[in-house]
Amino acid sequence: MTTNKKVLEFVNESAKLTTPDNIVWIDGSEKQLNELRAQALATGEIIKLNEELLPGCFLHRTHPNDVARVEGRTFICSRREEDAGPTNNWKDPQEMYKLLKEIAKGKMKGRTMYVIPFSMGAIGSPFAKVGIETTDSIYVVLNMAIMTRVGTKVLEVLGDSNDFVRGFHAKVDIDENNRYICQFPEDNAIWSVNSGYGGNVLLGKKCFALRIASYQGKNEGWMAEHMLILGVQKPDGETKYITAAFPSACGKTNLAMLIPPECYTKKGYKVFTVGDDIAWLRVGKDGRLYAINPEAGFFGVAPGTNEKSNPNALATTKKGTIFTNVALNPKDMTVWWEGLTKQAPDELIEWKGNPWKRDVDGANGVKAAHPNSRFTAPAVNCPCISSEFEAPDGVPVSAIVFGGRRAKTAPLVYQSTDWNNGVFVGSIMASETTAAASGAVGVVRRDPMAMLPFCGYHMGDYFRHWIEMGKKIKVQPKIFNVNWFRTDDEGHFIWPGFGDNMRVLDWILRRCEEVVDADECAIGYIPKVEDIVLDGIEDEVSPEVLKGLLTIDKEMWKKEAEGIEEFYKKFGDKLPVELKEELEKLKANLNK
Ligand code: OXD
Ligand code: MN
Repeated sequence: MTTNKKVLEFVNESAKLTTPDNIVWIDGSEKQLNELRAQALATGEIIKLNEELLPGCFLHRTHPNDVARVEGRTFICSRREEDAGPTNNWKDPQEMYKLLKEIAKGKMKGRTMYVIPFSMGAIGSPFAKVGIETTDSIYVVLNMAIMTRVGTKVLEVLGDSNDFVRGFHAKVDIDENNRYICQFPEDNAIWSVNSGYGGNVLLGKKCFALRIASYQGKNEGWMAEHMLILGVQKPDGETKYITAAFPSACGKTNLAMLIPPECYTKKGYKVFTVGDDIAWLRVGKDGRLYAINPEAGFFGVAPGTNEKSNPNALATTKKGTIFTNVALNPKDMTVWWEGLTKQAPDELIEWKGNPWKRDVDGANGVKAAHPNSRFTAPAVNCPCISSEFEAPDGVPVSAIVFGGRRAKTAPLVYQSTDWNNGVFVGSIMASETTAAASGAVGVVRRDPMAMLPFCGYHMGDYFRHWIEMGKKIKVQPKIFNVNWFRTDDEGHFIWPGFGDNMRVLDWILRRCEEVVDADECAIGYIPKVEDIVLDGIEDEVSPEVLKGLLTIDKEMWKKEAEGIEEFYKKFGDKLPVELKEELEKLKANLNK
């Protein structure tokens, strides 16, 4: 399929090490994918779902020890330990290669090795980057064919170039004690062994599009971020784009596919999805910041997805979708997960493949679907997919939003005072667990820009890169922080969230257009109560309640500043002086 010597060299090395019986190159054709589906059906690797209700959909079950990303077993193998930084696990690349080769040696004997040429970004887009993944899993091939652009066309655009990421995956024995997810940023290489779970084995996603790409972006002057991208079309037809970073499991997919409340839809507002997880950002010729979604599908968390929380996501999963670790309804061969409907069907097959009864297992708190069960669905299925989804030059970004789960500290929304202050706001992002019943505040986990598990190099250098990018962007996006998760004293969420988050996005965009005023407080600009539209939710959120959501507790923030100072110590000399200054400014503001 190619004469590219470097690609052939990589594939030959993978084969020499693992000694597969066959090598199959993935050409991207439906014919070949169908053959692979048939093979995986025959071995039970995937289960066919109801062709009428869920055409082209399948269920896959992973090993019960292999159901999520494994941060403890994820390594950045840069030559110097210092370059991986204090927030990543590090191993010497030569030592790690040696270990990985021992683990994978001969492990594809009796198996087929698939070679997947894939493009992150629309093929031919100036943002796009190529990868080649070798794997012994048909599940990986079928998922990669949804999540990325795969096949012959990718090799054609690559030509003779050596500029591709080498992704090596081998299932080996799914041994959790020998599971390794390793990034070698200086070699453009990823090795993943002993796992068959999405985030660990779909190497285009977190491993490439975030860990390796963040390193490439630092060297090449662009950014790879853990961000959704959405467009808000206004009644006059103009669309403005927002990117937003939230830690995993904070509702990025829901926000990306938001349906605005009636008071907005009546006026003609619409929201379009460009991406739900990853954004690659470059400065355009006009000096604005442009974003693409490098992925071609959504690898979303199933539990909690329903007609009310995210009808667009649900609709997206109705055809051509692979479900992983959800429950099976054997009566009609459909799928179910907690939160899909109020009540579970009477009897199911739970995610591990055992019979499950609602009144017995469900009553005992046994989940039918794994809490991290997933759907892998083509982006084109999404009813609100943006017309710019494939735009080779991306979409211009007006606003960047950061957010986390904070029960008390962070207000519903605030705006940073300028780019560097915005970088500070992103760098102090955090989420905390709340004990819902008592309202007690749990542990704070700092997750700068939601990139803590995904930054492929020293996070201090990453902050520096953000500051430097700000200097290159002539028309800087405005930077905001949101918190949908403030709770009352009983631990109940105060803000309704979901579609109503549109009310906050609307304020954000009006700030970008400089048509609405704001109040200045110690942490930045806060909306005036009358500027957040409450039509239709007045019963739930009165102006007084909203005022509470927009108020900050200075004593709490003084503690927060201490926490930030402590966290910043980790980065030593690599912490940009600009961020130190921002922290000092915050402390001074709090003491005013
Ligand atoms: C994801 C994650 O799967 O962030 O997107 O964990
Ligand atoms: Mn994610």
